Amino acid sequence: MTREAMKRLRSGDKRTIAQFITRVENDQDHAVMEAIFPFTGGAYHIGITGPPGAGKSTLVNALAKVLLEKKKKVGIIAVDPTSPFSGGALLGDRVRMNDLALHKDVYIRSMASRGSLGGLALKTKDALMVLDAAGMDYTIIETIGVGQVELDIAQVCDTTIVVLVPESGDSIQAMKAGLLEIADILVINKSDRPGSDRLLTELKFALEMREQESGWHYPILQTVALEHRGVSTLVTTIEEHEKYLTTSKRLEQMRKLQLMRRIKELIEHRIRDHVERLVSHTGDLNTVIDLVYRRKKNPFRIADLIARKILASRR
Ligand SMILES: Nc1nc2c(ncn2[C@@H]2O[C@H](COP(=O)(O)OP(=O)(O)O)[C@@H](O)[C@H]2O)c(=O)[nH]1
Ligand SMILES: [Mg+2]
Repeated sequence: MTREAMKRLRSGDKRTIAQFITRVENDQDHAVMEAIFPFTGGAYHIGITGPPGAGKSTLVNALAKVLLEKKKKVGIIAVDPTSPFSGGALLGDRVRMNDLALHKDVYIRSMASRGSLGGLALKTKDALMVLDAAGMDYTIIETIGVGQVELDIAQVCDTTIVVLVPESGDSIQAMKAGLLEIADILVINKSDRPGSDRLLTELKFALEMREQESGWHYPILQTVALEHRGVSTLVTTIEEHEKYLTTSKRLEQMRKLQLMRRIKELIEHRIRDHVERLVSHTGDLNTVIDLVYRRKKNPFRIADLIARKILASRR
């Protein structure tokens, strides 16, 4: 990748951002990641998660608008596990975020997970780093908070917001899905509907245990995203959380932990590739498998032998 491309990326050029994300999305391009890494670390990552239809996209839209008013640059990634480019949910997101997308200080990207079972979390994290290097002050990641992928993504978010709606059983569902554990801020959206106060009481009760364990008291906010109600309070609360993480050095600790995880992941990948290559090159396994099948040889001994051979051979 050229120095000109890097320059354009760092100036926040949208086409260049798109190209970079496509590259990391397609082949987990190490060269790209290596080149952008020195320019990352400046963005603050906000995760928004919750059940489908809770109003996450509507809330992201409203949130971004408040941040733009504060002259912040905002990158948005919507991870949609069901629809690629024609599906309803994504289309809905598109339409809703459309006017926003025209703003010069906003970049919006959808990551469709269909057809890319593995690696979605990693690709999303890499895309966040591209946005980070592109000079975004804030990134907002929308996910449907259910699976491991979403929980993985939540790990790299500095502030994770869980969005629920006042419908019966929602708080229980959220607890089952482990959502309350990852929430730094809880939002009861659609508070124009009945049941919001009841859910508030339930959630307060559910969070009581957690509150004693941490210096951060987990706020529960009521919003009506559709009318932008409660959204500026949400932004203030995010800023408070950011301040808490910074002054308590939690942010630094969290980020060091993530970097450590990433390095370990990379080492594992490299070693795995190396092993794959060696195992497929040595004819050992093919010749021996028949003997193992007939119980003449023991797979545990064989594995030990081959592993020792691989470790002894330096490339
Ligand atoms: N009544 C009400 N409807 C809302 C509110 N926020 C969003 N919606 C509607 O809920 C539906 C789902 O919203 P969306 O943002 O796509 O939800 P997502 O699936 O969580 O991203 C849309 O029809 C929105 O217009 C709200 O605060 N009150
Ligand atoms: Mg959505």
